[in-house]
Amino acid sequence: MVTITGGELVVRTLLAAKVRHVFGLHGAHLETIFQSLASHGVPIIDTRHEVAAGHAAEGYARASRGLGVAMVTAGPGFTNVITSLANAYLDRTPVLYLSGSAALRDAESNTLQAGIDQVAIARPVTKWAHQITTPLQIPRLVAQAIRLATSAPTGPVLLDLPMDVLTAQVDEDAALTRANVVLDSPPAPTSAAVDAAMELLLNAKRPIVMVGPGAWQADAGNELRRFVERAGIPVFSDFQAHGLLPSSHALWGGTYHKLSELTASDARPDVVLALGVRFGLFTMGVSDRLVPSGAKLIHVEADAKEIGRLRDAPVPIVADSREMLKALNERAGAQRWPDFGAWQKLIRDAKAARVARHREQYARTSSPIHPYQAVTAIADSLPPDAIVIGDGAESYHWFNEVVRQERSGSYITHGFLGAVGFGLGLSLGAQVAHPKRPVLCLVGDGAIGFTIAEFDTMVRHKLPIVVVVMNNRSWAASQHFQEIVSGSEKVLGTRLGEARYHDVARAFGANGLHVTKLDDLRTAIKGAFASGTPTCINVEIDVSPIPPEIELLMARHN
Ligand SMILES: Cc1ncc(C[n+]2csc(CCOP(=O)(O)OP(=O)(O)O)c2C)c(N)n1
Repeated sequence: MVTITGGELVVRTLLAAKVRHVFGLHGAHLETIFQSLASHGVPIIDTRHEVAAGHAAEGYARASRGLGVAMVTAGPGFTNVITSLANAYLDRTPVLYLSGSAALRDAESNTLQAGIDQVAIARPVTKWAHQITTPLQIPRLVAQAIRLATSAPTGPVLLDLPMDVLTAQVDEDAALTRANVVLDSPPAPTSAAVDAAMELLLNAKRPIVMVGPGAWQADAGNELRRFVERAGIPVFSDFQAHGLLPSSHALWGGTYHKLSELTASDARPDVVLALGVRFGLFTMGVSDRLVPSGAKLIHVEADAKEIGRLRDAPVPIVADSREMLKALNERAGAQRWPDFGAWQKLIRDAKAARVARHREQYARTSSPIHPYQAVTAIADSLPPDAIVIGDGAESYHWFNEVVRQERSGSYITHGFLGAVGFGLGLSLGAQVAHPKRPVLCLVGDGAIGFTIAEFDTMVRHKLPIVVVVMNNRSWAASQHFQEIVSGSEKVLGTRLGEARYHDVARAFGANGLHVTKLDDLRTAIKGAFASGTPTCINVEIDVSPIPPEIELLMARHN
């Protein structure tokens, strides 16, 4: 009889699901998994903090539209990754978290890294959390966890693996490998639902398509383009779905926030086809600044819970966005569509006016660099096909004004948790998923402090990520909030010092550059990408300007 360990069974099921990389940080509890991954040639990207391993698995999932896997050891390894669990949960990112835990035989014995109920802690921030207690059940339960994580609505799952379950020796022949670990059966709309949607769209005067995370997860780009080109309907998106229609496309209206610029009563959308949209933070809640309350909504979402959450939808459709678009495309060609030319022009003019306004408003070139000038220089210096990770708070809001994406999944940034400090972790995962694509991480000087030691991970694993620190010597979004709400004389706990982040990166073996002039920033970014070495560019920027998206949000609170 040939025997294998529980850890080997975990790894064989991961291989059946085509898992190619695992992110993690070692602990004795995980040793069998480490050894089995190595014997099967699966690289382990070992990080300096468990939260970075979790975020890296999220970044991998987001950049590859696939499953990310993170493993953390018992006790503090598990508690350290909770922010990533919560982030993945709110953003529906399919990640399998494997946590080690104390041996079952040591229950209630005050043993090492034990005494907390990891499954109970994980349950509210996962789709499913479960402790495996029988080694022979590992293939069945790992497969179940992966199917749940990767099926709509996707999301994180946690499997807790006691040490004696992982080290147990089982008969290889008795352990069945599971087939079809990942399912591919997205929900399609009914014919009646598609008819109802067509009816509203064909009778609209100023229709728009809004695309959100569900449309991105469904990989709906090609079908979206076919449909809107046929119908002539402009498209707006959140950041995740940005790029499903290329930024250079004439029907691309902008991010959701730009709908706030269409203020005249005869210039507001009257019918909204919302594909995979999750109403809330990114649509300004129930405010009608972005989506007019009178607009008729066709809401297509694979998760029924999202439909009608903040907006009643006269046409509610529980379906995958790509399946919906396929069905619309089957009907769209035969229809006579109204001429939406004037409506398209109105949106194009608003976009051109905004760019001209920003160029004038943010033109100052003196030192320290204006943040709008810095992000413009960054956007202009990006190699084609780059992936940008947006961390910090105001930093990423500034970048939102200039971001261009010809291909979706190229700008990965905050979701509903709004956790600053996730950028370096996400970047590790994105770079592992796409070793040939340039990855730039834009990060605030506050945010970088959370996981700055990940420069070490980049160096050891040869991940040539370019990190640009928007150094305004402040937790700027917090400082500005204090200034507005409490008064500028009451600013406390939100200022930072003159830290030399580039020197910290150098100490780990990365390149480090300090930039105080705009032209040097462009040169630094180009040089950093050409070097093929992880690089930290610490750029001094002005703390005082507030990005337009934040001004919009503040105006809502005043
Ligand atoms: C983990 C976490 N802690 C605290 C906050 C509250 N918070 C929101 S914005 C912000 C300031 C971020 O500062 P920085 O990273 O320097 O970015 P900037 O606003 O300067 O671009 C803070 C602390 C948060 N969102 N997440």
